[in-house]
Formats: sequence, C-alpha cells, structure tokens
Amino acid sequence: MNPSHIEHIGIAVEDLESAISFYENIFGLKCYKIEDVPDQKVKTAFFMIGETKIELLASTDTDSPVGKFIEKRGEGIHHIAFAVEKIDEKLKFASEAGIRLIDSKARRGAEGLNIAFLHPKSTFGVLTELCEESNKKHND
Ligand code: CMX
Repeated sequence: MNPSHIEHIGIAVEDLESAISFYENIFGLKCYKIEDVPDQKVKTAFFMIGETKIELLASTDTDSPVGKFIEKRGEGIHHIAFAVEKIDEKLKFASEAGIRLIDSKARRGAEGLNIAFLHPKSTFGVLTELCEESNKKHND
C-alpha cells in the first residue's frame, strides 16, 4: 500500500454542532469545512492537524453506515483513512492478497478525494479507507 500519511480519522458523532464546539473550544482547532455527503447519508465537519484531518461524521439517516454504527456501538472512531497513490492498483493488490473490499473501484468521496473502503472483518476490526487526491488518479 505504501501510504504517505494518515489522511484522516473519521469519528462518528450524534450531534455535529456539539462535537465541532468541542474541537474548536477545547482543542483550539478551526472547523474549515462542513460538507453533506448525500451518497453516504452523512454530514461531515473537517479539522486539519499537520497533514492529517479529523473528520466528524453525523448520520442524516438511521439507515446509513454511520447511523447503524452509532446504534450498534455508540459514538467513537469509525474509520482510519490512508493516503495512497494509484488507488485502483492498490485495491487490486489488496483483493489479490485476500482482503475483503467494500469498494472494488475507487469512487468520489468528501473533499473531492477518490476513496475506497476495506472491510473491517479483513482489517483487524478497523474500517479502513484508502484515499487518493483526484488529480493524482492514475488509470494506467
Ligand atoms: N468499524 C469496525 N467495525 C464495523 C464498522 C466500523 N466502522 N461498521 C460496522 N462494523 C462491524 C459491525 O460491528 C459488525 O460486526 P459484528 O458482525 O461482529 O457485529 C459488522 O461490521 C457488520 O456490520 P453491520 O452493522 O451489519 O453493517 P453492514 O455489514 O451493513 O455494513 C460496512 C458495515 C463496514 C460494510 C458499512 O458500514 C460500509 O460499507 N462502510 C463503508 C462506507 C462508510 O462507512 N461510509 C461512511 C463514511 C463516509 C465518508 O467518510 O465520507
């Protein structure tokens, strides 16, 4: 995979506004963007720390990955995202190594990144995301 860094840590929260207020007022971080991702039925809020982001995720529908997660396990770390290059090649490599893919091909996620998830049952219980900046996508 050779990730360059942790792109973001996704945290599932019940109430986006109170979680934003926690990171702003207690940690002194600035929320630089709030984005709806209708495809995933979530509203997201982003904070930058060095090269890594904190992505707060609030479900907009109980029947969504984040809604189901909170219902089953409560609030908490939902996923870790690694920055990679040539994401489709990395997915092929993971699949050939027997890792269960949620997305067999990268798709467009929040922040305009190309993203794909690996199933937590194949990754020691951690929902794992691969991210590639869209202008770095290689289809060859
Ligand atoms: N981390 C670790 N384990 C998780 C998990 C998570 N985030 N979400 C679900 N699981 C576990 C469940 O606890 C459950 O385990 P058990 O069978 O031992 O109880 C198992 O995975 C199956 O969970 P489920 O509730 O039945 O849910 P589904 O199988 O329907 O879906 C998953 C699970 C991971 C495939 C689904 O959540 C998914 O496709 N996630 C990727 C997309 C996503 O999470 N989008 C939201 C973020 C979007 C963004 O960042 O923009």
